Amino acid sequence: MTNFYIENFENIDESMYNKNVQVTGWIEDSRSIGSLIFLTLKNSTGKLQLIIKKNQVSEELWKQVDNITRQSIVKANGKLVHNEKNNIIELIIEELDILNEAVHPLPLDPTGRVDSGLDIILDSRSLSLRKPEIKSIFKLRNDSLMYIRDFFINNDFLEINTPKILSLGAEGGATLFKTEYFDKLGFLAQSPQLYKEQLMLAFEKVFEISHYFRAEKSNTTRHLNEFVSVDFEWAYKNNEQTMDLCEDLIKYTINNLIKNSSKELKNLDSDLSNYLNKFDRITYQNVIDDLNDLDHKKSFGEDITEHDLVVLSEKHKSFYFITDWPSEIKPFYIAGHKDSDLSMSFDLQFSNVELVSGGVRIHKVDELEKNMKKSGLDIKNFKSHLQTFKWGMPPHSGLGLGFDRLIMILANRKNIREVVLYPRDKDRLEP
Ligand code: AMO
Repeated sequence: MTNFYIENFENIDESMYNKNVQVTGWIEDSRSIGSLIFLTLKNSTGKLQLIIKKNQVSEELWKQVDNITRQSIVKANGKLVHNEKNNIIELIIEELDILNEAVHPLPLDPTGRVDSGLDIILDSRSLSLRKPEIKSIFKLRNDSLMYIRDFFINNDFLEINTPKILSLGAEGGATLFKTEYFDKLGFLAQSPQLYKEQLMLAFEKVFEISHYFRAEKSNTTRHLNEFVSVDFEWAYKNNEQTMDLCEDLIKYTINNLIKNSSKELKNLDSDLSNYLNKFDRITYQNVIDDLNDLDHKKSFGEDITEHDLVVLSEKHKSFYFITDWPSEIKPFYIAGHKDSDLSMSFDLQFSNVELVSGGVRIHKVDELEKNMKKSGLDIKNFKSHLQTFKWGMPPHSGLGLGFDRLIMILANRKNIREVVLYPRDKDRLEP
């Protein structure tokens, strides 16, 4: 008869005491004291102490356990007991199989006794996830994704999946990855921009959470060549409403994390309670004035660089929107204010990190064509996109939120690579 198998160590309760059970996991630690060996067994749900008593097992089993390497995978059978003196639960081993031995030296120490640099962590990513702090990042990522999806579903948005191999890009030619598509040239999607807009024709509210690709050579702590973006698009809404929804989405996620993911936040030393105030909304013109006041010369019409944002972060340490950017420095699909060079657009910043871009879109085909030509695009290439704007396209707006950047903030990490399982940058295509 096989023993009762305990999958989740958190579910161990009194009803299992003094029963014969089976557990699996990896050996985190081993200590021998005379005729006893104490093993710390871990799995993704927690840990359990195993004890082997020399006088109760065969010599062969004792030797095997005595020589076991840390991080090896085992299956153990034995009696679960409650050690009342120390108030801990232990398993007294009767049988133990080493299912797979970990070969030492290991590239990093998952117990955290020895720290490793980010490159070593990323080179041995799967092993690094046995470290509780690193595991917490990905649990927080999982939870955030769940709350974001929940938020959109509660607000009647439809989840969409648009193609990631395209015949053209929407966010500027310089950052497109080319790919062979049979006898044609294809590109990896930089964003779902054109498709989410086309879908406004029939669905008033859509969202998509997916991977996008940008051939940016910049090697910074917040850029990757493959990243995850949370996009939404909705019809008949203005900039203020779109910013309100963005703010609600982030606060919904934060509130749920505070309520339900406190263990992870504590492991990551992340205090999110300060981020629940109303997000400031300042205009691009305010930013130019602020920068000049801070003795950082900047003229109207220039893009706001990362360095500018660092200077500005003296004043803005949390989330804040920058609105009404000059149309000239925004993509062709962003609508302008009437008779003005300013656009109905916004970015959401967190201190010096750009987190979101969004705005009201042009929904009239002639204006869109005019703007494309102005941006140097050949409208012939956008025929299938442009025709949808002649079929009764409603006014619409939306945004794209860099999900990895959001997690970097929520998990209190400094480098985007820390919060992505297998990051892709200019120098990293492996593992
Ligand atoms: P944008 O190009 O500003 O806008 O991208 C939206 C958000 O995506 C994130 N992001 C990145 N994250 C990591 N690495 C990168 N290389 C990277 N590039 C962008 C940022 C950024 O704010 N179509 C528009 C959005 C819209 O208007 O709906 C767009 O893609 O957090």
